[in-house]
Amino acid sequence: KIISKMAQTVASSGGDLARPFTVAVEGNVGSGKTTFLQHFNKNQNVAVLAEPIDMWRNCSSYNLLELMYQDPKKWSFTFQSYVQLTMLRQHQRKTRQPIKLMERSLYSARYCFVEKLCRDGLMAKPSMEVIDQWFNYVTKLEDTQLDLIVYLRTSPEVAFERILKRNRSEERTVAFEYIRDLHDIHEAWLYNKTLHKCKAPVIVLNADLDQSVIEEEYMKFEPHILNKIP
Ligand code: DCP
Repeated sequence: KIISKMAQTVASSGGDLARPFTVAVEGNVGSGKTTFLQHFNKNQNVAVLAEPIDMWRNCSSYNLLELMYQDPKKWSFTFQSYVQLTMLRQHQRKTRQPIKLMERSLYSARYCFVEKLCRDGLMAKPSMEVIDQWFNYVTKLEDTQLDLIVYLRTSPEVAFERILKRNRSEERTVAFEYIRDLHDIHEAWLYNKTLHKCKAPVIVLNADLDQSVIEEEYMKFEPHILNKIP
């Protein structure tokens, strides 16, 4: 009786308790994820979840993003642990809308940024082990599964130019080589699929295009998201 009552509750909530069709928007720093997300902001079927960067800049008044860039050896574990927590919260956030569009995910945090820190010897092996054990645990949960990944593919030169142009204070020390390496890691993960297994299907957009014409590129791929086609 209790189970049938629960089933009725789920049905009458319009499937509210089920996970929405979940799309992660991925791509290098400066690839235009924010602009892509804004395009879907006005659609009432889509819950747009921007990256929790404001929280990373203000964790009880500590700017963890800045600390990480200033002294990665000392702070990258602290920063990436907090990224993992805030990302998990985004994955678990309940939405009214049937489609959830997330800026980044637990997966790019681990497969791209932690990967890069590890390759550069900036995150110690024991710290990496702790991140990984958390990662392996939380990515088994139903809430953290993805149905689709949108890869905003840029050349590293274009991404770097955009970073210089927007002039975010924490990123003033970012070098081109860092963006080039992050590009290579994104490519290996989402384009060539040689790094980590990627369970969700990936659609690839040309994100080098200028803002004046990129809307057309968005429109080409919009049906995948709005019609929930993986
Ligand atoms: N970052 C990081 N580790 C993570 C996630 C992000 O070090 N796990 C850093 C890289 C950037 C900043 O946080 O300095 C924000 O990066 P994103 O690429 O996630 O966001 P952008 O605002 O650069 O995206 P876009 O320019 O595509 O809109």
